Amino acid sequence: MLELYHAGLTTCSKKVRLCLAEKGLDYRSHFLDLRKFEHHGPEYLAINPNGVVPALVHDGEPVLESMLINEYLDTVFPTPPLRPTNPLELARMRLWTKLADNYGLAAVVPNTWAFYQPVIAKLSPQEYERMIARVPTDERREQWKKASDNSFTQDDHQKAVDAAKRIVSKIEAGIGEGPWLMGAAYTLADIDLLPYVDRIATYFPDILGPGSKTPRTEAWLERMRGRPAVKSTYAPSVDAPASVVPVAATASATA
Ligand SMILES: N[C@@H](CCC(=O)N[C@@H](CS)C(=O)NCC(=O)O)C(=O)O
Repeated sequence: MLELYHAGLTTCSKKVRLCLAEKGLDYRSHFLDLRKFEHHGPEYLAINPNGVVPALVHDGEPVLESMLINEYLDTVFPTPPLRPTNPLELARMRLWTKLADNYGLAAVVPNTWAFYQPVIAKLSPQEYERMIARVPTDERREQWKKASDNSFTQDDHQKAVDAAKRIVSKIEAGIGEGPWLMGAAYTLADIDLLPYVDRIATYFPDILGPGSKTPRTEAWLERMRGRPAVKSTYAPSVDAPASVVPVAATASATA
């Protein structure tokens, strides 16, 4: 049995939910509400000690990290195939998924996490201390602290802009004739990059939007948004309530 612990419309959750949808795989959904810090509870930490979503559990065995979960799914459930079999092509595809893994979150975190500030503001000082103490890694503890007063620095915002530009410029230069990132074959490259590119278009219209001189990336994004599996995975649903709403960009790409 497949079980997915996820937070619905968060970028990393959508990455895996889309892979499952494209393969037509059924799974037991465990929605974790990040606004209630459910992913920091002991039950979930026993599955993913890093306290981040998503986590796949297959026949009782946890599989972590969205990029690796998608590769695992494609290995264990090979139909339809979402990776090339040719080793060189596979290495090239993994360069795209690595781009998503290395730079995707950096591009969107400062703007997305601003959303948590009003949620954290409602906590009493004791509840806040308890929440912070339960965050299992130093890196995420710092992030939750920054989210608490939206103290992401100019440097954090600049890193987000740089990461967004890197992702979009790589796609613009690398997609060729398309229609997908690996050419005729729709692969994990498309699935893994979509959540971040989709948000980059919202947060940084001057990097990806009308006037940004990125027609290939925009056309790819529209093709992706038109896929039935994307429409079902990216829309709010019972499985994925609209708990994380992208907010307006707080730093211009040209700042
Ligand atoms: N490298 C991890 C990153 C997972 C991750 O950061 N997930 C975010 C949602 S996109 C999360 O759990 N955020 C809540 C938190 O950090 O407390 C992956 O790709 O699975």
